[in-house]
Amino acid sequence: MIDLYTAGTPNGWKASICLEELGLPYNTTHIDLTQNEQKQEWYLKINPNGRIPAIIDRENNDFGVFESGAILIYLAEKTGQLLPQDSDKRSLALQWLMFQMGGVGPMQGQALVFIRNVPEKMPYVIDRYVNETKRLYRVLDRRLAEEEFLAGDYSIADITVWPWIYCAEWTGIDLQETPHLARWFETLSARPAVKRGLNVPEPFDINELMNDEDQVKEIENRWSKLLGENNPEAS
Ligand SMILES: N[C@@H](CCC(=O)N[C@@H](CS)C(=O)NCC(=O)O)C(=O)O
Repeated sequence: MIDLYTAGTPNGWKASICLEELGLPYNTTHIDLTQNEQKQEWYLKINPNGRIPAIIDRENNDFGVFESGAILIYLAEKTGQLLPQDSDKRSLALQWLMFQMGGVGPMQGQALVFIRNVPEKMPYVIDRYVNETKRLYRVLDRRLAEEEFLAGDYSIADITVWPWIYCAEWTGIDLQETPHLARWFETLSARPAVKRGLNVPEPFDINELMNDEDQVKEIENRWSKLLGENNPEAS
């Protein structure tokens, strides 16, 4: 059994979608980010970085893994699925996974913070992060014009990217500008495991959220408090 510590955010969904795809049994602990539960001492023993997601593998001497990319690689290696055995193909999948971890996630994450959570609107900063996110989307688009999935076959590389593309519109990005990425996004969105993983730790629908202005304001305010200057640990 795997213990998953998570919240309903893109990095959290990577782990739950991967567990669902692999059909591994897991227990979910919902970490309340708005209460800074991820910074509590007990949780820092699981993830020293004080963020979600993290897992503990109870079948492997309570081995803990933090960092979503490392979690996906660990789960793929544990099961021998979603990561090719052939070394070149495996490298290709890891290249696209790293591209997400070092590029799409950090850039889009910062774009969202400055669009949605920082009360003062800073156009230069917003443009910088949104434009860089769009550039990264175009890199994905060119790749997906050639291949059905990022590394040829469906792999953990696709799983790391999907939750961020799910938040494209929330970041003010029109997916129609990258038609191959849009096609890939629809393919993954239709997968039952992706749908199940998105509803961990609780049901979530970004379109429903975006159509409910009160809820949008509530979420933006909640995260503004989490990221505010009274909380220098959060970023
Ligand atoms: N590189 C980390 C990033 C994890 C991360 O930033 N998680 C966010 C949610 S998407 C978080 O826990 N934020 C709370 C905080 O910053 O305190 C990973 O991929 O696991």
